[in-house]
Amino acid sequence: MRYFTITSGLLACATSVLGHSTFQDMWVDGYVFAVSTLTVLFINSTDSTDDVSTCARLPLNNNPVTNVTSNDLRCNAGTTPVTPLCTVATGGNVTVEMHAQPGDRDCTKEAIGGNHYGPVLVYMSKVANAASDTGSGSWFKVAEEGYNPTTKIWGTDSLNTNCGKKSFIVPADLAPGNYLVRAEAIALHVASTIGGAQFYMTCFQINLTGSGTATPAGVTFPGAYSASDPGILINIYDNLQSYTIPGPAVFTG
Ligand SMILES: *[C@@H]1O[C@H](CO)[C@@H](O)[C@H](O)[C@H]1NC(C)=O
Ligand SMILES: *[C@@H]1O[C@H](CO)[C@@H](O)[C@H](O)[C@H]1NC(C)=O
Ligand SMILES: *[C@@H]1O[C@H](CO)[C@@H](O)[C@H](O)[C@H]1NC(C)=O
Ligand SMILES: *[C@@H]1O[C@H](CO)[C@@H](O)[C@H](O)[C@H]1NC(C)=O
Ligand SMILES: [Cu+2]
Repeated sequence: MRYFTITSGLLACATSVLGHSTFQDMWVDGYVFAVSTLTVLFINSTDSTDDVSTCARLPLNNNPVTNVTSNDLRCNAGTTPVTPLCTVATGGNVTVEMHAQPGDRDCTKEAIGGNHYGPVLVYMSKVANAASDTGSGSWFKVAEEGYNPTTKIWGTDSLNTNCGKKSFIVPADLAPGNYLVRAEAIALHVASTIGGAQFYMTCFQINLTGSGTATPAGVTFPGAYSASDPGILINIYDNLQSYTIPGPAVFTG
């Protein structure tokens, strides 16, 4: 494991609002492909000379988007494309990782704390060029974890248990090419009024390799969510017996 510290002076800019968080890192089959604003992290246990790659469009800060009709819902507020793509093979095991502060991957701290309970979702969008696309196209869902009324475990609880990590298998039959991967956590602690739900998302730019042909239908952002969806306008403290995860069904291939 190697850390490349760009500058620690920027730490002063890190917001300290309790519970706010950012998906910062992406692992592919157990290897980190990088990134945070402060520290470029590189882990490949079998090759310590590999290039550092930064394919995350890191949000400007860890504040949530709260307006479901805003274009910010695509890839977070104020983000712009970055140059690198992460190479991912169809059928690969991709992990996205959330933490509260930029570059702070300390597993003793909650990935998303402050009672920010809610679902965790991952979408993909096939694009012509992941290093320039705005995310205005069609998104299909590849993973989700909502709420289990028996265990009372939310998707965000699982993030906290797993040091911020959420893994999913890229459907093996997807057509190769450039994609955006949109990792999202939705915090519902104050979601009992319209506009209360907090959406935390990061887009990663990938180049998918493989020989599949599937191009699943999808949804758009904004458009996929309504402020009054049952999984968005909700009092989670009301002895929940079920939970409806926002967005479309997961495409499993
Ligand atoms: C994907 O990788 C994670 C992290 O290494 C692991 O915990 C998980 O079991 C893997 N999933 C599958 C389906 O192999
Ligand atoms: C990690 O290094 C090994 C050995 O060089 C290489 O085969 C593998 O492709 C690398 N993994 C990634 C994700 O770059
Ligand atoms: C939400 O975003 C839409 C589209 O940009 C905008 O028209 C609307 O004023 C925003 N609502 C709030 C409360 O900011
Ligand atoms: C994506 O991967 C394919 C297959 O390896 C390669 O031919 C292509 O040049 C890559 N595209 C980009 C933009 O990296
Ligand atoms: Cu919050």
